[in-house]
Amino acid sequence: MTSRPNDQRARLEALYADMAPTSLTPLWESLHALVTPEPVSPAVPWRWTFGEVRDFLLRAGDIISAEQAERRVLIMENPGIPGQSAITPSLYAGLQLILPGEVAPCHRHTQNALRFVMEGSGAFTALDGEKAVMEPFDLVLTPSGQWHDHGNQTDQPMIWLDGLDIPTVRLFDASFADRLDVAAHPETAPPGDTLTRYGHNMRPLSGSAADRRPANRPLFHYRHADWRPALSALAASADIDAHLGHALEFLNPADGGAVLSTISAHVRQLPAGFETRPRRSTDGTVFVVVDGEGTLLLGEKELPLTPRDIVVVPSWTTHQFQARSDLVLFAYSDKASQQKLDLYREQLL
Ligand code: 1HN
Repeated sequence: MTSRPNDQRARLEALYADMAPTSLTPLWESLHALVTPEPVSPAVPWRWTFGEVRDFLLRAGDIISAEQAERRVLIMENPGIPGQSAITPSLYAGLQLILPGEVAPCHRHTQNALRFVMEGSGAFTALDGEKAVMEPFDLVLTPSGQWHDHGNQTDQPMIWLDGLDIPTVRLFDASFADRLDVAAHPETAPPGDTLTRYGHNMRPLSGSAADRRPANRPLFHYRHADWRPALSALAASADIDAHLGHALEFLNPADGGAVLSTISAHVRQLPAGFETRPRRSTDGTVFVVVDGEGTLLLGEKELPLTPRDIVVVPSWTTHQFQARSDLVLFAYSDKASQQKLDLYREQLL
């Protein structure tokens, strides 16, 4: 039976009202918003300057201890998706402060995490009881399920960026966490032991040395002292990629894949005066300016880039980088997750 449009609308509204208590909704009202021809991210491009976050963090440091807070962190929340502790729909970002003499107590959780050091030198992250002594722009991993605690035995504050897959784990309803009954995990190996054993494209062939770290994920410390010269050398010798600049991805040496099962990370170098060709990809990406100055172009929008700024580029947002001086960037995204799920795409323009 056909009905007049107004009559149909009224009958549909009555249907929706009557079935709402049974938790039913009509797909035809939402289909076009659910299955879009291309990604339409609710996240927006955004920039945080390190200095402004740092001031608020130090203020928090006067009010609450790392131990009391468990982790003293200011979350960088994407203004397009407020209230979800998310910088992109799948990823979390925060800046963590640990003051001289403080400890952040030992815990483990199913969320994967990376740390990227922003300020300070010599505080540590211990993973399953092995300390990684952290220097500016080091990358330190705390993979899913592994015990980790932090401590600062230096006389300076230490600040790092925490990148986690919290929204991804929430999507799957798969969060588990435990606290260890002591603040610091008992030492299981001397600081840097993992880099000695597994950090030179080699691994111990036998004995307890061979299986001290999980075989599928041995490395957890990627030092600025190592990645920066590698990137500089690449920049000095290789053709530049028009869309990325010179770029090196951090790898898990056990399988040649991304550093974490859900998160990929890389660094880039753009020579002074270089402008990347426009590009977009489905992995919303968090960038940290390690060095140099420039501009992030996003259509009409321009974000200035100065050292230690943090910027986020949502999924499928066409963008270009302009380097005013030699620009070095660190980046992480959910590309690792998306590739596993056959979702990842990029477009070079
Ligand atoms: C976490 O374990 C750390 O270990 C930092 O430093 C931030 C945010 C949510 C859940 C776990 C850390 C975190 C976190």
